[in-house]
Amino acid sequence: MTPLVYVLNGPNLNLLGVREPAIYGSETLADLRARTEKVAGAHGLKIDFRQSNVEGEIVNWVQEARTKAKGIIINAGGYTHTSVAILDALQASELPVIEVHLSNIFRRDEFRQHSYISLAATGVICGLGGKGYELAVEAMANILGNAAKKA
Ligand code: CA2
Repeated sequence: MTPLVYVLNGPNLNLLGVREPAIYGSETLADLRARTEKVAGAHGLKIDFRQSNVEGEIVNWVQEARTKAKGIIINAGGYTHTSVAILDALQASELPVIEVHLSNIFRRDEFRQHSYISLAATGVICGLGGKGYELAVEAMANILGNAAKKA
């Protein structure tokens, strides 16, 4: 069966392509989804791509992923810098997690330079725009492929 990977997007990422193109680029979330699904197909993965502005909904999705998915790619948006609840859910999932950010959070405000999510992440990709989502899928395919070889 094709391994399923959840790609979870946090608050305000539904505004991509509409505002702040200088920071986040001109691609919409639908564009990112299409790119992500294309690369996933090429690597033998299936994607479940979601966005929510609600912290608890993201927590529920991470809990759901524990039984339904083989890995999680997450751009938690502003919750990256505040959410112990999402961190706890990611740690409880025991799944490989790749954290993605469109912008380079280390070149921005000081409060963006700390991520709770990173404590649960196998790897972090930031500052590469939409390409980061493609690279995250590639990294996840690599992690899952290696895991399959060891099993
Ligand atoms: O760089 C990223 O991907 C972020 O996760 C994006 C979050 C931000 O809070 C993080 O520090 C870094 C914000 C997403 C908001 O996206 C918008 C898109 C268009 C217009 C306004 C906000």
